[in-house]
Amino acid sequence: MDTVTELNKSATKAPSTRRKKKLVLVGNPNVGKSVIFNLLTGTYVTVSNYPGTTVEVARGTGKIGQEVYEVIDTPGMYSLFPITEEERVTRTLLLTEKPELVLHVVDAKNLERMLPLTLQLLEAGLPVILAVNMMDEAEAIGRTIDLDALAKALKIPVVGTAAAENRGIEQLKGMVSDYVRKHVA
Ligand SMILES: Nc1nc2c(ncn2[C@@H]2O[C@H](COP(=O)(O)OP(=O)(O)O)[C@@H](O)[C@H]2O)c(=O)[nH]1
Ligand SMILES: [Mg+2]
Repeated sequence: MDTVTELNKSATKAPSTRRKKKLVLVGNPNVGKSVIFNLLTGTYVTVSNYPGTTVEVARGTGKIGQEVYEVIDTPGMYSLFPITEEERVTRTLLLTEKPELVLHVVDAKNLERMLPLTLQLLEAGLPVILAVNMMDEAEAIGRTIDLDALAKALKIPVVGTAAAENRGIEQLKGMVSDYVRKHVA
């Protein structure tokens, strides 16, 4: 194939080969990030060490609404000011990959311990939405969470999920699409 034909071919392919929008999952360890990652992505997932580290990052693709996203699962982090290598990787990834959306996943049972990280992410200017996961366990211990009040206080979209039961995931996807439609050109 000559160069002109090649160029024409790639020109007609341009829309599908442009950079996918990126959605990065962040949060403390054991809050359900990887379960949500698996629900959002298909079977084609790659796990690789972040360059220059032994920290593993999983990447997959998933269709949310009309858009195909690159979804990235990160190692657990407690703070945006890194102490561990995992935290350093997640911080670097957030600052260099410029995701269209950062999904902060928190455990509904330990909400107040996890919200400081939400504030740090927002202060860093990241496009954050919040998934309050493990709603089933919170309900089981009699905790109710006013998600609307939380969304108003934080001024970001908030969704309640029980990922292990596949609850709230459609609502989460709707929230992602709405957010990207409103905030991403
Ligand atoms: N009861 C309950 N368990 C969950 C939920 N989401 C995740 N889990 C479980 O919590 C554990 C940690 O989940 P994982 O996705 O590995 O957490 P990660 O460390 O944030 O990636 C696993 O045993 C999951 O099956 C949920 O909504 N409800
Ligand atoms: Mg995980």
